[in-house]
Amino acid sequence: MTRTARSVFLLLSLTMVVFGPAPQGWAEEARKPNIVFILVDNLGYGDIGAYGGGELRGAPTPNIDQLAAEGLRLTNFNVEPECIPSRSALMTGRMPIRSGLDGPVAKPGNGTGLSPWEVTLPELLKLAGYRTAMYGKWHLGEQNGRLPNDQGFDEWWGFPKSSGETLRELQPGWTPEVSPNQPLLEGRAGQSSHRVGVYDLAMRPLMDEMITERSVAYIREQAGSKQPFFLYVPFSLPHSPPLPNPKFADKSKTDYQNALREIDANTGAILDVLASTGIADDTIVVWASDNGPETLQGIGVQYGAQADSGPFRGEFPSAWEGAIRTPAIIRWPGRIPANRTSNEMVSITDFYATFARMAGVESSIPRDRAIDSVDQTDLFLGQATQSKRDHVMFFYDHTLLALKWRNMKVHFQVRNPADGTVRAAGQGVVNGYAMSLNYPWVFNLENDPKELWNLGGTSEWIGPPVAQIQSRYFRSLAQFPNLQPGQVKPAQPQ
Ligand SMILES: [Ca+2]
Repeated sequence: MTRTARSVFLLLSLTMVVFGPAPQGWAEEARKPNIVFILVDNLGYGDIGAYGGGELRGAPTPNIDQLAAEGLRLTNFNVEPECIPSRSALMTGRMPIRSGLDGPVAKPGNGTGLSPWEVTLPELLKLAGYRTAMYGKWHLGEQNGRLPNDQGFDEWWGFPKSSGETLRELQPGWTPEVSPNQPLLEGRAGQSSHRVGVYDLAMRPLMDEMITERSVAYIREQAGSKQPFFLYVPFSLPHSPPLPNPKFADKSKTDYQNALREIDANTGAILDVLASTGIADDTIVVWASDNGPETLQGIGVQYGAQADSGPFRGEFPSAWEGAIRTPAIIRWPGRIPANRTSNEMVSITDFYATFARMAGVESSIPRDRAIDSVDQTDLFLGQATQSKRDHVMFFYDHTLLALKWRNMKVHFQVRNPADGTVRAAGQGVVNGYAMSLNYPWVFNLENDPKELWNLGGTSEWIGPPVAQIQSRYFRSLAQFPNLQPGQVKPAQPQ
C-alpha cells in the first residue's frame, strides 16, 4: 500500500460509516420498520413547544410535543446552512459539498440538481424491499432525470423548488412569460414527471393541506401491505411566505403563528392515521427542520413575531447555531425509549447509514465515494449514550464556514444577517454578508450557546485536532473528488 493509499484508508476508517453488530434480536424482526420522515422548512429551534416555543409563542404545538414525549428529542441535531444542502445531505449521507450542492446552486435551465449518480436513501431502502413515496418540496433539481421519481421514489407529488417563488406575482414588473410560476408536478418511477398544476400565490396557503392529504392516503393504502414503506413528507411551511391554510387563519395571530399551528395539526393528522391503521408501533417517525429561521421577506409579510432560533444566535444561511441546529424528534414505540433527550451530536447525514442498518442494507452503502453518514442506531435505540460522531463541518458556497468538534466550535468565515434590528422585511437574509476573520473565532457551545465570547486567543490548543479533521477531508478529495455543480459524475482522481 502506498503512503497515499494508506492515508486514504486511514481516512476512510475514521470518517466513513462505523458499523457495529446488529442489536439483539434484530435479525428475528419479521417486519422492517416503516419510516415516515417529516421535514419542515426554515423552522427555528425555539418555535415548537417541545423546544421551548409553542404556547410561549402563542402557537401551541400539542401533537409535535406529544411525539417528542413518546420518543427521542435531539438537542444537538445539525443540519446544513440552507434548504438545498440539507436536503442533499439527507438524501445522500454525504456533505453537500461532495455533491456540488453546498449552496443555492440549483439554477433554472442548467441541469443542476442532485446528480443521478448519487445513491439516495430511498434507493438504498428499495434494495431492502421498501416502497417509497414523497409529497412536498424537493429542491434538488427541476428537470426530468433529476426529480424524486428519478432518485428512488416510486411516486411523488409536489414542487421542485422554493415556496418563495410564489411571491413573484406581487413583485412590480413581473411577467410570467420571462419568469413563469413554478409547476406542480407528479411522477412515477420509470416515467417522466408531468405537470398537474401551478404553485402560485393562491396555491401557497393550500400546499401543506394537500401534502398531508396525500401522505395520509398513502399510509392508509400501505398499512395492509407486507412490504415496508418509506414516506418522505417535506412540508412547505413555515418557509416564506408563511401563509397558513384559511382553516388556521386566526386574525388575532400572525401568519407565522398560524402556520405553526397548521404544521402541528398536519403532523397530528399523519400520526392519527398511523394509529388508526394499527401501524404506529411498526413505524419510525422523524420530525425535523431543514435549517433555522429566516428573516421573512417580501410584500405582505407581517413584521415581527416570526421564526425563532431559541437559545441560539443567527439565521440562515450561515453556520451560527441558530441556522444549523434545529429540532429533531424520533419515535419508534417500544424500540426507541420514550421521553428521552440527548444532547449528543447528530448530523442530518446520519439518517442514511442509520436507516440502512435498520433496514438491513448497510452492506449496500456505496464504497466508491466518500460517505459522511454515521450509523446512530445504538444512540437512537438507547443502547449507547454517546454519539459515534465527534465533529461536523459546515460548508457553504465552496467555503468552510465552521467546524464543530466536541463542545467547541471554530468559525473560519462568518455569515451575518444585516446589522441591527430588522427595519424592513427581507433585510436579514437578503442583505446579509460574508465576513472574513483575521483568526478563527472559537466558542464553547455548552458554556456559551449563543456564541458571544470568542475564545480564539485563549484556546489555541484546539488548533491541532481541528486541523487534523480538515486535513482528513482535504486528503479525501484525492480519492473522491467533489462533484461540481451540474456535473453528473466526479472526475477521475489524478
Ligand atoms: Ca429551508
